[in-house]
Amino acid sequence: MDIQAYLSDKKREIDGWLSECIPEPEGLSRRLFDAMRYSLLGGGKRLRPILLLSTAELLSNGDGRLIRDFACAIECIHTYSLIHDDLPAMDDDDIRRGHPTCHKKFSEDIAILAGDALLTLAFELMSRPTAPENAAPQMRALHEVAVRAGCLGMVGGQTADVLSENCDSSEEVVRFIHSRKTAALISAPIVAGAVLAGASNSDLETLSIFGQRIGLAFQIIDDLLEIEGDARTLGKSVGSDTKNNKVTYPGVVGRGRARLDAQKSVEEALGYLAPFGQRADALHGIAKFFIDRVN
Ligand code: GRG
Repeated sequence: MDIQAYLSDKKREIDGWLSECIPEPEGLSRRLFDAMRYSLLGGGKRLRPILLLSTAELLSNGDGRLIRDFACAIECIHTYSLIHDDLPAMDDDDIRRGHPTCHKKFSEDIAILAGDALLTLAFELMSRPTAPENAAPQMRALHEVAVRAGCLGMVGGQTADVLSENCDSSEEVVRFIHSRKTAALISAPIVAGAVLAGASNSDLETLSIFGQRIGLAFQIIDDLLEIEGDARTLGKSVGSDTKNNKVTYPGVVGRGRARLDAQKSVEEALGYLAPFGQRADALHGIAKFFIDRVN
């Protein structure tokens, strides 16, 4: 499978959906809508919604409209996390996805509100009324996404990340942070896609572990790109982790071990796809892309 072609086809499809999912601007709050559109539509690889689509396709099932709404919702949650992560109170970054960060382009108050509104929009999309026979999987998928986005997942991981700044750290701490801050929101669309496609409990468990493993690898590679990458290719400032004295995987175990651990995590993940055979070719390709990526 040509994974680059697959990713760009899916990205194009998702970009089209995203451009339709923000409501029409309203009078005095127009600037909020501008900031939401600016951050949501201004680039991004769309990996999380693609993971949702690939998982649902693997199981060849699921209601198209629900899958589309959840795919957009996951990207809204991801984008809100980037807007808030870039704020002066967090990483204080100027560039994201190759453009000025939301608070630089608009203002800090509007950026906070745009993040809040994207998070809320995600829940609006995931809870849109559906046919009675789809209601149970919809509710389960919504719950799985909420748990992974919140205090037990991404927000909890970000909190640990912030509190660990300037501290000596261990592998246990960095794995705690990475598995929540990043891997939780990588496994969320996989689990949601599986639930919406009617996966069995055992397939769900297998795919959830697959998601956690590739999510850890994704963040280890992100840490490495922060040191070794090029700002123009990455579309964001490099060196922000060092500037903020962040706990990073290579910082704790060294660059060589970090890359090996990322590769090992992906190899383990691929093992969990074995029962699905060729139906999992897209997820297989995405997992490998996580290791090879340069942005
Ligand atoms: C809840 C107040 C509050 C803030 C949330 C959780 C959080 C702040 C921020 C986490 C953001 C972050 C930098 C997570 C690391 C994950 C990561 C590597 C994000 C970049 O993902 P890509 O490469 O980005 O998929 P694109 O731009 O391609 O979508």
